[in-house]
Amino acid sequence: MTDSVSATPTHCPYCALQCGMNLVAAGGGGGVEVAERADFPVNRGALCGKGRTAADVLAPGARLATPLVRSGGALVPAGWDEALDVVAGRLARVRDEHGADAVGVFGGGGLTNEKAYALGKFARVVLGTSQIDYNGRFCMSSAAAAGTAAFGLDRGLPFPLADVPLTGCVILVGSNPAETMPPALRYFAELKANGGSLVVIDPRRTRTAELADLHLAPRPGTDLALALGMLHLVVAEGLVDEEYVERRTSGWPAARASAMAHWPEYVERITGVSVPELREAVRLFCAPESAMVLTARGPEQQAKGTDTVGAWINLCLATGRAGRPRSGYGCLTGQGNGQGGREHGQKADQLPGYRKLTDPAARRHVAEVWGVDPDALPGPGRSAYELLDALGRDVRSLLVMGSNPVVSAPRAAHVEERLRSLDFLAVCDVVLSETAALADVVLPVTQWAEETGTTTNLEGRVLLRRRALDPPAGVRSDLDVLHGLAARLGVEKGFPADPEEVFEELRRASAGGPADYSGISYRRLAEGDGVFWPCPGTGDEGGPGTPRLFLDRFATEDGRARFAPVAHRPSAEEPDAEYPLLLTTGRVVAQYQSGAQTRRVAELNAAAPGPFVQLHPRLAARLGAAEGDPLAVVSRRGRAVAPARITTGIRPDTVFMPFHWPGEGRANTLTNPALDPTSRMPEFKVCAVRVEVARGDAP
Ligand SMILES: Nc1nc2c(c(=O)[nH]1)N[C@H]1C(S)=C(S)[C@@H](COP(=O)(O)OP(=O)(O)OC[C@H]3O[C@@H](n4cnc5c(=O)[nH]c(N)nc54)[C@H](O)[C@@H]3O)O[C@H]1N2
Ligand SMILES: Nc1nc2c(c(=O)[nH]1)N[C@H]1C(S)=C(S)[C@@H](COP(=O)(O)OP(=O)(O)OC[C@H]3O[C@@H](n4cnc5c(=O)[nH]c(N)nc54)[C@H](O)[C@@H]3O)O[C@H]1N2
Ligand code: SF4
Ligand SMILES: [Mo]
Repeated sequence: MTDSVSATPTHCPYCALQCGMNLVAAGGGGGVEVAERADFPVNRGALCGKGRTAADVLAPGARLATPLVRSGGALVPAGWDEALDVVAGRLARVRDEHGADAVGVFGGGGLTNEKAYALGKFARVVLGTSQIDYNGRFCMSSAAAAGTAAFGLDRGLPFPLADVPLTGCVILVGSNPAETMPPALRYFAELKANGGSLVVIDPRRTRTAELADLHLAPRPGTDLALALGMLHLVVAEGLVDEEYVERRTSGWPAARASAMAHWPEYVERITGVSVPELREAVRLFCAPESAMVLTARGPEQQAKGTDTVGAWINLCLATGRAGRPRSGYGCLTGQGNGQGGREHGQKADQLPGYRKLTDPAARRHVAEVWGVDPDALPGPGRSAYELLDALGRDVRSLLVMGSNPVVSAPRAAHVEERLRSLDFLAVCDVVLSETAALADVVLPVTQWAEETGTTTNLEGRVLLRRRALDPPAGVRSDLDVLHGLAARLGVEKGFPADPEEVFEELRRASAGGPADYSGISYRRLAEGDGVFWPCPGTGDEGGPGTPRLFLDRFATEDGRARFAPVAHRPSAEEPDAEYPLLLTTGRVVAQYQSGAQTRRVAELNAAAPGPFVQLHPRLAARLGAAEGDPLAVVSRRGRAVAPARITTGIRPDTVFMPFHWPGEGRANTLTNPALDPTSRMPEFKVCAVRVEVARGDAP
């Protein structure tokens, strides 16, 4: 431990709940282990298995300890100066030969605010490239686009989680917190204990759905129609809050007309959800005085995710359930810094403070903070999948920081092939991920417990993660890496390795923007339970922060929320004779994302050792498959093999695979990279497949 205090209070390295935890000395060798921290209000001491075992990845055997440089085909240990010289030299050469936009940068929503900020600045100022995007594009970008369109501002939850138990009804759309945020389940349990009801919409009867008063199991990719069908019933049954619609919204006539065209019987045919079930959902949602709709990846990871979330927001607006106490629409963000990571400039079209790269005033403001000419800032670049797809063609070199696209990107075999075709690939990571294994240079970086930084949790609460122990000698922080690369590329100033210095600049860059952090300081964060943005101010004199948004007005120009004019449309790929089934994908509790970190933890591997194909007994019988039989799942992108897991808790027309593993059972070999036209988010949650027992394959 770096200080004499017996426990360092900090936050989990994994998901967006950012559970509070303590790090305490372990084993006498200078190591740490995770201990309960009861005083942090979001999780009150509760942790899932991933958080509890997070310190295992700090162990020498699990992680990278020295830079690696490819030589004679193999990655071999190298010194830091050599490795950074190679990266800077190769990026500069590609830039000189092919132009700045031939150099790409791929970031991650797990990076702290400081790193996300520094990475975006590095791309625009040092490399001069427009080609930067990040894995958050795969995560919640459709909800962000819909939230911005409706409310003029995107913050995942516009209220603290503590409001959830106080509302009358929560509709959870395509969200499985029992596996993806277990400590958050208590908010739903308390909701029910208070007399509120829980509706879960998921094609699978998940452990979350088991807790629901009502579970609707639509066909994957049909949430848009489902929401429109509910809105139709709201209108038909006279449940519209006319006074609210008149006073606080715009665009109702068009939204109403579209809902009226979606008859419940028509919606039943599209979704497979019966009209009585639809009516019951409307009753539960409309009877109490307050209600919420919360979406996660189920409805968002669709090629119509933005319209789909828009349809759920429409339902909230028509019933007066947004911008009022205990009511509202929220998106449950996913990664540790899924919220902050989408605010500070690693997104292709964005500048810090959630500013738009195309807005001249935003460019002037940020350019001044950065000490550059606004005209020197590049314009918007490609979205994540489009960037990966362009590798080896227009984009000849790539710097990856905080993502493992070989496992997590859609149409992964193609993405892998594109990565291999690059002139040069550099990866900063804590472990030798599948993507790092393809790199020309791998830079080993410090982990959460070894560095200080801020994250912004799913509530919009900015938090301080504190350094609790010294990193091993061979690793450096991401900020240090950017500092070293910037210096080698001729930019000596503006890339400090000290996170607090970066945060101080981020405060100024975000000042006046939608996500305003200017009133937040490390000192303030060290004292309390975090600060909700927007929080304007200077020095340590910031305002109180904003736990609840939109209570007086929405963040649009006229203060009104905007209805989205949306209509049902089919998924990019519907089943046909050759590919008659639907594949959907998602998560299991014991593995995190591409598994790069959690697959290195013995306890987690024991709990979730590998991929599987979840399917209904009727489908299994038709295929002649028994529990554990190797199943080949085939889509237009490729073929994956994993053992059958048979359960009545899934629709018979749908199979489910978790995406945490590489190799033969990689779900993303199959997924469709069809993109939402607005958010550019890929359709991870639905594609057409056929399934057969793979008798010839080893299980
Ligand atoms: N254990 C664990 N926890 C995690 C993560 C992890 O990898 N592992 N990742 C974190 C991150 S980054 C994220 S984004 C969150 C994601 O958190 P969630 O969104 O809760 O996770 P998913 O399993 O991707 O999807 C949720 C549910 O959507 C359902 N679904 C599939 N298709 C559809 C559809 O068409 N419509 C509807 N309504 N539902 C559908 C799936 O059956 C699944 O149960 O989890 C975070 N927490
Ligand atoms: N089929 C399917 N695919 C999906 C999804 C799905 O539901 N279905 N979900 C999508 C979603 S929501 C997400 S968020 C993505 C996530 O997918 P990825 O972007 O692959 O996410 P991770 O596995 O968390 O990858 C993070 C990588 O960065 C490393 N890392 C962790 N912390 C740091 C750090 O501070 N610095 C650096 N330099 N490296 C770090 C980790 O070791 C790991 O290798 O997957 C998407 N892919
Ligand atoms: S729920 Fe999320 S933040 Fe909490 S311990 Fe688990 S992974 Fe960490
Ligand atoms: Mo995510």
